[in-house]
Amino acid sequence: MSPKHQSDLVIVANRLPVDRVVNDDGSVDWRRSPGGLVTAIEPVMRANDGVWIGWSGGTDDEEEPFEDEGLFLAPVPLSAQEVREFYEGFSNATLWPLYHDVVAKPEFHREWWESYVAVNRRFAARAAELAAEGATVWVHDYQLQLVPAMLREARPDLTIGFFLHIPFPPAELFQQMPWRRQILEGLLGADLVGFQRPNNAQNFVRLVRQRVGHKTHRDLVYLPDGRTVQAAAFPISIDSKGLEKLARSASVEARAKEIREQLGNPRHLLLGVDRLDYTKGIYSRLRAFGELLVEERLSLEEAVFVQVATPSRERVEQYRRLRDDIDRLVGRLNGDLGRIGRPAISYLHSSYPREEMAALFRAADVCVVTPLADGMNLVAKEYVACRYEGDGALVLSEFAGAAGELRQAFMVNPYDINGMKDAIMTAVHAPPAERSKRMKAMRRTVAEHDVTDWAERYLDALADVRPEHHKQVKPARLS
Ligand code: ADQ
Repeated sequence: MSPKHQSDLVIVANRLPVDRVVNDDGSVDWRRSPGGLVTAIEPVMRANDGVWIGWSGGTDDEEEPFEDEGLFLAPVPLSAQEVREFYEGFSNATLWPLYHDVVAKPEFHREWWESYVAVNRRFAARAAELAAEGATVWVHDYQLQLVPAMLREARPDLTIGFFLHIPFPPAELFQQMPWRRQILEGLLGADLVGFQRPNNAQNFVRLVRQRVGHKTHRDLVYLPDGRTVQAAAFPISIDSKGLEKLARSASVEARAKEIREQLGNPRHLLLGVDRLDYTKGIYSRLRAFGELLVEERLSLEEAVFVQVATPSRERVEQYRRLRDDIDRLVGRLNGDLGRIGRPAISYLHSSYPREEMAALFRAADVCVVTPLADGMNLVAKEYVACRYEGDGALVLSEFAGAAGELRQAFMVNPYDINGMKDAIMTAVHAPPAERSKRMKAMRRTVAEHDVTDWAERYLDALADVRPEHHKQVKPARLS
């Protein structure tokens, strides 16, 4: 792709869908990082000759746009200081906790904010440069909330969409943010602001009315210049067909059997899969399981808990502390309750390929998903997609966005440890017919609303907001 190439569809996300790998000889390779977003967006990018703008994960690299397996990618460089202030600081130690119900204390630092503004400006400038006349630009997530307004100022000809992957907080919490008005105005640069759940969209519209003073009606904001901005919910999903196909493969089935054997063929295999993040409720979940063993409501002979927790954001203090806390808890539970060759909790820090994840989901009798706050939570949907025989049980937090759709899960309030223990016991002992009824209903939901459907619904709604103007983005189904 030449640096002058401009596209009709521009995706702007914090990360590129590839990681920059420097080889021993100093040469650079790009390795695809598989994620839900790229699965969803890849087909529509290919159909529209789209370009994806994002950070490569390294520092100070001045890369030109390039092509990787047919996708046009445009890296945005960050300095080491920006990684600290924009990414680890304002994005992950200010916005992340504030938007997740303040489950950790957000830190407010003026230098972090300045870095956030500067980096958002760089992303917006890149998008302005690579978008063709009248193009559609789709900006993603909390790291880039100022990009829509910055981009609109430079390029009023564009149709601009924004999608927030994490919750949007109620006014009572959002108003702590010293730069609340700037953030709301940043988002209002978009034609359509998408959220995971309807209450997130309502929080946004209410805040715009209160804090910016614009007129609003239902999901619409009326701006003084005559433009309208729509705020609506588009619950994200997974590639359910692709994942189910993988789960049905002989190799995954064999691996699932092997996992169960290695764990001593327990009657009840419970599973947790999360990024190691304080929003995911890992600590209380493991405590609940430990208490069930101590109280002999479950026995070590019959029940094993496998917790996969991929370390993440390890340079942020609160994440380091969480990791230590969970390490200690698991150590104590295994020390107190385990026996030789039979730990109570199998605790794994690795990141696994899709096949291994599918095998874990196939092996687990109960999947325990208990975030304190979560935009959606794809793990819950992935577990459901893998249970093609209609068996298995999902224990799910009321505070995961997924609870809005997966209503037949065994619901829990993750702050209520006794309630969580009871829900785990109910799930473990539910009669097969009841489990099957619940699972089949959830499977219909996940099959009917996959991630391609999500991307299409969002892009269709975006095109509808400015019908007079847009170049149609061509739809594309996953093959
Ligand atoms: P996350 O907070 O990262 O995403 P989640 O939705 O659960 O959370 O997605 C995690 C993904 O990583 C899942 O696809 C899961 O299978 C995978 N994963 C987790 N541990 C893994 C491991 N050890 N090895 C391999 N893969 C692993 C944010 C929001 C969510 C929202 C998504 C998408 O916080 O609420 O659902 O974006 O919008």
